Amino acid sequence: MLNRFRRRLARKPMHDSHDLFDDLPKPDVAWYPDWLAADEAARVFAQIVDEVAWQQDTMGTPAGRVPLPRLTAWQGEPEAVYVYSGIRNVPQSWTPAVAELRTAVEATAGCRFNSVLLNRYRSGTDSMGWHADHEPELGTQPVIASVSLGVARTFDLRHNKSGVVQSFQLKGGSLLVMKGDTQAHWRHRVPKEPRVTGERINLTFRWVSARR
Ligand SMILES: O=C(O)CCC(=O)C(=O)O
Ligand SMILES: [Mn+2]
Repeated sequence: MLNRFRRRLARKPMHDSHDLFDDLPKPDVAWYPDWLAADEAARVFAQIVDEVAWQQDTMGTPAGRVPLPRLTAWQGEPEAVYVYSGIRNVPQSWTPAVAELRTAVEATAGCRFNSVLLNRYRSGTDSMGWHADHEPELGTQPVIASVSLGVARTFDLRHNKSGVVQSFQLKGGSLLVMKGDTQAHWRHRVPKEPRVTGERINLTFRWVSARR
């Protein structure tokens, strides 16, 4: 009898929190944690580390220009010019493993991409701060397909109005497609995780409209 009573007590808050959870805003994403097989993900990771011309860009801060806490590269069709943090980026041409990933991502996402931003997080002290990808050349409801390779890192999405945070562990070989109002209503980041020692590469495939 006592056990049954205890069980009832324990179940009630779970039921309430379930109702509460149903009311929380949810980002419009499609999530494929095991998109690539592990051996395939490892092969593509090694090839991309090697074939891409990685850059150390800088960003403006009140204290002056400082290095970004990660390496970057931008590839795409020649017309996919992208202004990012005040920098006008003319894309490098597609390298073989990145082009191969683009074809596979287009098949899963069901749409075309003319460019990709690559980010290389050398360890857990590399990161990306809160932002949304809502530059005018991406359009109003951009589809952004994010492929992760290498070690798993936390990826947080925070709802602008409510402050609700949804976190993902983006492990190597996963694909997260952000769409609909995700860029308009949410911000995202890759926080620093000093305990993580391994390297990670992320590729965000985008469609950029030509600037007039
Ligand atoms: O590394 C990630 O998972 C996110 C990258 C990102 O947000 C971006 O390139 O705009
Ligand atoms: Mn982003």
